[in-house]
Amino acid sequence: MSTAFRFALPPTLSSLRNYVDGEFVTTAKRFDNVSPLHGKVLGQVHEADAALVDRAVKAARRALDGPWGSASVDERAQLLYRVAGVIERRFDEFVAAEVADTGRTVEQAKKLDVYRGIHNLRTFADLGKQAQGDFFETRTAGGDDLINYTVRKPLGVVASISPWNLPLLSVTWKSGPALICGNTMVVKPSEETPSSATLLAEAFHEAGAPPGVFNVVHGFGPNSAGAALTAHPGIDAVTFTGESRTGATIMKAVADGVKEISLELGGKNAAIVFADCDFDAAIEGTLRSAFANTGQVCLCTERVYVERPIFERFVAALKARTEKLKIGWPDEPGVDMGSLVSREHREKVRSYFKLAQDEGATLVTGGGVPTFGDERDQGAFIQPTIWTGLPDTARCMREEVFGPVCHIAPFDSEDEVLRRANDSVYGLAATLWTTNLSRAHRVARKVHTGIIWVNTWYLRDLRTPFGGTKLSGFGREGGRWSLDFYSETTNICIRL
Ligand code: NAD
Ligand code: 6OD
Repeated sequence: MSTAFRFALPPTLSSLRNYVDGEFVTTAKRFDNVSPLHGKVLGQVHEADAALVDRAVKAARRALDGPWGSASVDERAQLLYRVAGVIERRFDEFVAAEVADTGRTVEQAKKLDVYRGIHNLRTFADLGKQAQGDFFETRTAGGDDLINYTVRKPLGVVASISPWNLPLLSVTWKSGPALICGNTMVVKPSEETPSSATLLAEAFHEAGAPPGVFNVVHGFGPNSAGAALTAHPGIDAVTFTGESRTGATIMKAVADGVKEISLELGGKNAAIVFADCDFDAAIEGTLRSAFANTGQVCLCTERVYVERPIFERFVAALKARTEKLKIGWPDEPGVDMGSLVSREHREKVRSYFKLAQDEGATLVTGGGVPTFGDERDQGAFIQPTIWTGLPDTARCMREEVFGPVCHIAPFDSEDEVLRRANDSVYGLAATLWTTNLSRAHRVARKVHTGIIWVNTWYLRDLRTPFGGTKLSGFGREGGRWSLDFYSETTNICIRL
């Protein structure tokens, strides 16, 4: 394999194997891992078939009956700390994997993706050690004295299916709490971004995870590892992050078995900018919320509502800041945006550029692909794009684009903007920009989303609940909500 191109992966990652029952497993069927930076093939991925998925689920089941099943929460935490330590030691490899697979900037891979990979494991190890049960003293009508207390037990074998947009963050966000609760896992990362999950398997191996506790199977969704995993009768729960339609398909796949399921799905998130906001902070915050990770964060803002007195000024200022964003190689000094995840995804985003035009949008800036005159022209780069002038009924206002795009619309009153912001099939996140404290509290309570930021965007405390309403999914993860999801609560009642 030639490595004579920028952001090639090290030879060890040019052949990505499955990790099943403590062993790295090759398969006959393989697919290419293509870099979105220049379209070069980074390596081959060994696709797991239904038989290998079956081996992984059975290994995970056996591990529950082995030493892992009787390990103390402290011992489980020690494993997670050791894995976090391996990631820290191999930090640059993880950064290289995330950058090569996704085309994001090195800065982001360091400060968000790999940092959060480590932080997710350590935080959930700590939270798991502090998890408490409930205790009730009871005297019944008949005079019996009882004590009731709850214990947490693992769910069993957890299937984790994750997307490409924040690969290591997503897998560790699920693995940290699932493992500290005593479950075992079969993880299927996105086919678009298989490298960091393979490295994570290496980290678990190096950290001495008992065979079968953490398994990774590679492949696609339908007719591949994803569908085989969700259809497997041996799994006890599914944690899924991805598109709403895929979430619905997976719900159906596990419905007959009445399996536990957590769904973190898409969004069409609104920002509401009141005239009393800190204007510069609102511009910088909206720039970040619309274009971070090239618009590929489920929490990104695609609808911006701005109170009419500052509308024109806001559009002009956001346009000026957007046009200063630097698109380029992930390691270029001052680079703000890398590529999208793939050419295929770029075609989807570009189809919305065309649709916006057909729906009568005014293009404020962007709307095309940059050219570089080098191999990046075979990559998946795209311009950050702003529109105005669309009605709320336009498809571009209702469908998730998942690229660096936003539409800015004026509004005249609080009631009006609430009605318009809430008029969405999605309900993941919203952002409010105002210096009026009462308004911030009042409006935040009336927005129908699972997450609301006021005067900031995507600042995280992992103890807080995370998830959405409507087509954005159900169930909450984060903090004790993750511990609740990944454990079975049993009540024990004792007559004294
Ligand atoms: P996707 O739904 O296409 O794929 C997600 C994962 O599901 C992949 O691993 C894929 O192989 C697998 N999959 C697909 N079909 C399957 C099937 N039938 N059975 C089993 N597995 C299947 O999503 P994506 O394109 O990878 O990610 C982008 C989407 O994810 C966006 O909609 C984004 O908003 C959403 N997302 C949501 C959150 C959140 O926390 N709410 C976080 C990140 C991404
Ligand atoms: O920050 C997180 O914990 C999290 N789960 C982020 C998901 C982002 C979606 O793209």
